[in-house]
Amino acid sequence: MDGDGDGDILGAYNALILENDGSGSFVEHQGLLDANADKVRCEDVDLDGMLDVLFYGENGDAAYVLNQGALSFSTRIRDPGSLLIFGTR
Ligand SMILES: [Ca+2]
Ligand SMILES: [Ca+2]
Repeated sequence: MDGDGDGDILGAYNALILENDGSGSFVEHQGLLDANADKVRCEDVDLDGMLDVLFYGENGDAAYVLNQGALSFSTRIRDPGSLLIFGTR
């Protein structure tokens, strides 16, 4: 998620990110979303080389945040129509 070469963990509950510190420990980052997503997936939506996060609710809602580097993300963008472009649903 942060481009440092070690694998981080993304959870659907409150869009939780566990950052791998490279020594076997994980640092918790929370709050990408103000609700719980039913499903999450990573995809480079804006093709800038950094993985962004897509959220899906069980009611069909979809949203995404853009990765701005160093585990900083844009505010939530609700745009289900654009997700169709990326073939994610
Ligand atoms: Ca990492
Ligand atoms: Ca991106």
